[in-house]
Amino acid sequence: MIGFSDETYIDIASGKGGNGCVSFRREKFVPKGGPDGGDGGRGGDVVFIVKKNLRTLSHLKAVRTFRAENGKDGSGNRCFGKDGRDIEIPVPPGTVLKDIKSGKVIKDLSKLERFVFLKGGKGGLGNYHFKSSVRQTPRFAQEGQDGVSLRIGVELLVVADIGFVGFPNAGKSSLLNLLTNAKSKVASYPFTTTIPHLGLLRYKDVDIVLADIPGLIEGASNGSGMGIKFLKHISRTQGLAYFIDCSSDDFISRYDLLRNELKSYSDFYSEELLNKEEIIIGTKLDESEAVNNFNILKNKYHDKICLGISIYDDKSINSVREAFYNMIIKQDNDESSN
Ligand SMILES: Nc1nc2c(ncn2[C@@H]2O[C@H](COP(=O)(O)OP(=O)(O)OP(=O)(O)O)[C@@H](O)[C@H]2O)c(=O)[nH]1
Ligand SMILES: [Mg+2]
Repeated sequence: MIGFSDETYIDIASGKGGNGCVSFRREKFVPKGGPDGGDGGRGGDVVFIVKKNLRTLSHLKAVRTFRAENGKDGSGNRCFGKDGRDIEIPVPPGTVLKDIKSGKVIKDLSKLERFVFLKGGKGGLGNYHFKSSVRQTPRFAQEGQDGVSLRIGVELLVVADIGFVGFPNAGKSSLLNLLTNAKSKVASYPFTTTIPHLGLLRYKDVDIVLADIPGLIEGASNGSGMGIKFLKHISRTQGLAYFIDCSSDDFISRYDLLRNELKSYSDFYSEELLNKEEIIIGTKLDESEAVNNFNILKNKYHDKICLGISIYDDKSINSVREAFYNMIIKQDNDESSN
């Protein structure tokens, strides 16, 4: 699998407990009212929440400090102070928490939905707790317990969500570079890309990881071109995008040829690869005849999602963003309804 390790650190703090209160009843006709100072509220906890729609840790790099609220102090009339609000830190599935100094894993959040990492401090007791037969007027109360502050490492192995497959020169790397921060080499000769590249597309608050792999040709499964060993890198993705160069002569047969190579890959991976959610991307629509060709392609595969693009047409690129987003959101929804 290709993936990259996304690593960062955050500063977290649970809330301090509120102080207990020192107070005495003061009412008309009750000359020596007893102690009535209430307890402080508890400090908020630091809680990690595992969210399926998150895929990277980029949101933790934008805001690094997460503090839970302190508990409020108690008050007279035995009033309790309010508890401090917990702070919830959203993380993607598969996140692990690490000791920042030793690098040791403290907690693997893989199979959890919610994990209370730091408890808030307890609230202090108010002075009415300290009344006894020998001490009628306790002029003291308990202080709230301190919260805990800590810097912690957070790590995640990011695996691609959508894999790109296509003949060499189809425009896979060009699209990857346009949509993401990746810098995959682009050139007008085949097999420009020789190793897989990953890029991160952030769209409508969802991180989508795209994988560009070397181009496939007919016979790749028998070792032609760069072979098909790279397919294993996209075997765990949620979906595939098939790139068809609509300015090429044999655009019409390429989708089936690509599927054939995937089929011959291996008994184990093929089924996985062929049954993925998919989208066909017709490229280079700015070239002559390409729009015509794309329409022919769309007709042939009318039961599939087909998008025509040109890297010079922003609108078409945006439609790819939308389609990738829908692909990922749909799967997230399917999974959570299962
Ligand atoms: N006219 C036009 N040319 C394009 C478009 N997209 C890509 N190209 C050109 O097509 C050539 C190949 O593009 P790449 O992005 O390197 O193709 P690739 O699919 O990654 O190729 P390999 O890495 O060899 O598999 C380059 O010269 C690009 O500039 C497009 O929308 N229109
Ligand atoms: Mg390439």
